Amino acid sequence: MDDLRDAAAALAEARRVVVFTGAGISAESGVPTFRDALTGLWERFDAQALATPQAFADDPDLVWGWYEWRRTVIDQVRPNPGHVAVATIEAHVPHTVVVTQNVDDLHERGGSSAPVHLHGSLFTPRCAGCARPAPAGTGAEPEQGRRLAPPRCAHCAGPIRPGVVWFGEALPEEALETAVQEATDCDVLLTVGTSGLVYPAAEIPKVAAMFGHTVIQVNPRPTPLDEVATLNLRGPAATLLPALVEAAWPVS
Ligand code: BJW
Ligand code: ZN
Repeated sequence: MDDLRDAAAALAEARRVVVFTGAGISAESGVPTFRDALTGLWERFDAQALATPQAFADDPDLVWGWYEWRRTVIDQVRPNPGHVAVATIEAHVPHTVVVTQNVDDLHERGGSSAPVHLHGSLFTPRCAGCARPAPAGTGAEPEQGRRLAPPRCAHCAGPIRPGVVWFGEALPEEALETAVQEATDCDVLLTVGTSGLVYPAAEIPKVAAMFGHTVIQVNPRPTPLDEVATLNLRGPAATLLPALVEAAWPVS
């Protein structure tokens, strides 16, 4: 595949790399993508409607139950060869920054040193009232499709909320600034497994393209980012990322 060879050559020459990831990189670990997240007993809900401050205010038990259930799913799965390939890129190109929209911890468990989480994490709950961090996983055991009352803050008795960024909320300032800066200064930006529909995160590959850097996209399906990508590699991340790494730095 010529595009794979060209992508590998660009990666092998790069001094600064940004790996920008979305839910697709975790799909082959068994984590449903955001737009597929409401399977089984959750399927009558709308993910985009649940991931809002208004949904949590209206029905905290429903929203907390959904997030706690998703956290237990993540705890039961493992990083896949795509996550490991990302860590291998970091080993070959020391100035690699992983910028993820994912709220799971599979990059960390796959060996990435300090992924930048643009949309927060399922593992950093905090008080919805006073914003103090709260311990993760100390509430009742969640079950699929079940409401679960959020624990109460030890300081102000406010409800504990997931440490994620909902629609209408600002992204963590430092994470967004780092992502924009790294996309501005990189040689190659590799965008993996994102629909490119959610802003401002979807601007990150566009920033790299605007500055004339090589943008490589890995996704089995077309996305709005196709037009800014220099090279579009169509296929699943757990197969294509290891193939890309092997082509860039062959193990003889
Ligand atoms: C595979 C694969 C395999 C499958 N291998 N690939 C500009 C224009 C229009 C709208 C806006 C705008 N700016 C802001 C907005 C509004 C809004 C927005 O973007 N709305 C759009 C829906 C139109 N944005 C916001 O509200 C943001 N906040 C904001 O702008 O605040 C302004 C503000 C400033 C100052 C003060 C106050 C406010 C916040 C956005 C937060 C998004 N959060 C979520 C939820 C996190 C918690 C949770 O998980 O529940 O983040 S939404 C959801 O989407 C989640 C994801 O990180 C994010 C992106 O999804 P992702 O990762 O792309 O997943 P999918 O499922 O969409 O796609 C998966 C892809 O994988 C597909 O392409 C598959 O083909 C592929 N795939 N298998 C590789 N094996
Ligand atoms: Zn509190």
